[in-house]
Amino acid sequence: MSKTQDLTITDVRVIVSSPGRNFVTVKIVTESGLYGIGDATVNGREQAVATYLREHVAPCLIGRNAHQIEDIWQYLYKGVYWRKGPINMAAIAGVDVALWDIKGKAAGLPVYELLGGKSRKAVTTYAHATGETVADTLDKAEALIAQGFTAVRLQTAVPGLDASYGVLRGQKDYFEQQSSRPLPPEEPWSTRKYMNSIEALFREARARLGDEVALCHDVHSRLTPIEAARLGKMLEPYDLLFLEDAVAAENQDSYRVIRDHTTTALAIGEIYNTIWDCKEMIQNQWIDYIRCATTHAGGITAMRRIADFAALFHVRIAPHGAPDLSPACYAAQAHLGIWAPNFGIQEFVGFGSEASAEVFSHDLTLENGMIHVGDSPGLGVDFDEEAAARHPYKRSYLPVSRLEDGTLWSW
Ligand code: EZ4
Ligand code: CO
Repeated sequence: MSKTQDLTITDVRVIVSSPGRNFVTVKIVTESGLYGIGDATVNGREQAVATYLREHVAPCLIGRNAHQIEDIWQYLYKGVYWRKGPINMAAIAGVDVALWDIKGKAAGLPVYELLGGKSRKAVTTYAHATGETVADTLDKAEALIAQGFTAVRLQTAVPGLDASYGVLRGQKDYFEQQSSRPLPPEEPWSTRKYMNSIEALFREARARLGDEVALCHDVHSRLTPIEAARLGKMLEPYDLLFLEDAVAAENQDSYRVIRDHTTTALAIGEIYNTIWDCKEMIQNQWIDYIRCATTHAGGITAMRRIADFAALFHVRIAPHGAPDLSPACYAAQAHLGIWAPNFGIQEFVGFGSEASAEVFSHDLTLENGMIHVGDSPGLGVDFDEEAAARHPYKRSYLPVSRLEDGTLWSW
């Protein structure tokens, strides 16, 4: 083998930086000089996955053939003995995505070609309209529709609650708001106040935005199954594309309860690490969209299996696309999305902050609410380590929510 083809892994670099948001980036370097980039960010627990990668994963990779993506995935998944878990699976994802990037570069082909080629011309996305009031939220939705988005997620602050998850209090943007929380902020929650106010948002939305636009809503797992069933029934007249994370689902059959009562489409998956977390709800057809992220569910190798399994049961993929996923994840998901026969929609909150653009480059472009995937070999992403060093890690947490009497609630 000539040196230019030698894909023996010589270095596994793990860089934690904060270009707008904290990101854990994996850079795998091979003997040939070809390298790949992957995302292993676990929001609020970044240093845990970075240490895990450096101390426990990187030493096992040196000397392996980067072409053997499947064997390396199995080796890391089964070889750990403990299996699954958010830190472990994000680490595997970071490695896996970097290896697909290398394989694409070695083949001179974009990763979607290795997956089976394009099934569509571009990846449809949904954007976020989030406001303090219904009018504010719908102003933002109108602006997004004017930009060409055909699907929008609507979230509005709950009247009578001081702060609500996902709502941009003080009009700070996501990056500013979510990257500067040295301790977990606490937010109040009242299911009664939420249930009493949410229908008005969608009633007004259909009146103002019309019937053509697709609408989504994220409950952030704050309801019980029977409450979610009632919410689904309440929102049926407004024809949602899906209701997201209505209930936390350590019990997968919680979704049977919701399904039995409503025709509102259901989506879940952003915190899942493996197919096992959603196997029953998919095979029982209790959900319509599976929202696993490439970074959190074991990379392209695992997401391809999740997509193929879901396709057997009329479930489409709608990958998580929040700001705490790096451009290496967006790129991986764009390549998956343009290939997957059962692609549904991609969550999209922009390609990142100005600081992120200093550190990451990519060849994705947005046009009329759709992501167009470039034809660079691999994933088309690059990472500038010197620029990253100018944006050091800042500890930052996700919020927790409490009921008005102080009881810790889920979010
Ligand atoms: O709470 O990305 O659909 N998107 C979301 C996000 C998640 C964060 C968690 O890190 O629910 O805002
Ligand atoms: Co969500």
